[in-house]
Amino acid sequence: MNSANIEIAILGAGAVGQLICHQLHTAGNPVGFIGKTTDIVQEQQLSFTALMQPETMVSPPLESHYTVPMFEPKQEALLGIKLIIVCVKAYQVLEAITPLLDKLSSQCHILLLHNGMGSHLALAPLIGSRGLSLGTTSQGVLRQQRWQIKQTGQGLTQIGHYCGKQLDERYRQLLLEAIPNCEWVDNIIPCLWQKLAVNAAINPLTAIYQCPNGMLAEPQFNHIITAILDELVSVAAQDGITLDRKFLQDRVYRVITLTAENFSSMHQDIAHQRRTEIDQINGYICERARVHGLSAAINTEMCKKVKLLEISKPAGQH
Ligand code: KPL
Repeated sequence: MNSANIEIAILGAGAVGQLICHQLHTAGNPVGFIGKTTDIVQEQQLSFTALMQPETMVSPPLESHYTVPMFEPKQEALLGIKLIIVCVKAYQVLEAITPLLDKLSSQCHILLLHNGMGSHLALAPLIGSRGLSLGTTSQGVLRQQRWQIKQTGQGLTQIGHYCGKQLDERYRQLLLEAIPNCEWVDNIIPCLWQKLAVNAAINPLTAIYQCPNGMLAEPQFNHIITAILDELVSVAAQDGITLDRKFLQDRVYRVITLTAENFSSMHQDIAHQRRTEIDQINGYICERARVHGLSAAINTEMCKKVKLLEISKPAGQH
């Protein structure tokens, strides 16, 4: 398979990008990655290992090895892409997709799939007559090596239309069939706020207290989790999104229990001295609060503390 036949491309070959690629490929859909100018290779070996959740544990774990094409960002084949799934970090979306916009056809639909919120607001005015859909996934996946991922948990994926042309029915069906536990929702924004609530409560606290997700079940964290969610619910309400406070709290604690042993992505980013998604998670709540003249003191405090951690050197490196 070469890139000329490919109609679906993934931008961002991190853990989620590789997982979605695997799921589309396994369902029989030709799919490729769009490479960075600096790491162009015609074909990349994508090695995938799937470990199912305990209740459906299979032994030995399912393991697949195959090659998928890598598009050069300049190449004409980009014109043939009908659906581009953007799986880079939220803060990389604009930088990653803007240089491609004049090379992608006006029929190419864009789907953003990342943690956090905000990139859709910046991207929407730039996409011309194309359509934009947004998605959120709670599938658990870890990147073990550059081209090797391990599925650590199954989870819900929700996708919905945001603006411009609707995604063609054929691609919509294909996503629903390829991604397990995937649903198309009429109104995606409330779903993104719900996922934002989970990340806003868990991610900064696990980074600040350097703990696994499960430790947040301890009563000492109850007050701060409640405060983070209270602010989020008030800000979302001003944005026209009604969220069920109790449902959110239950969802956060369910994730804490289900992922008790895991270290959140923000914890891992800090541990590896990488930039975090704090601006797109708690920072998004603060930004929307500012727009509506509200205070978001606890979320602001989360941002400040995580930003301090981003710039501080790990113990022993002074
Ligand atoms: O999405 C996550 C993350 O780590 O970013 C959660 C749900 C908190 C699981 O760790």
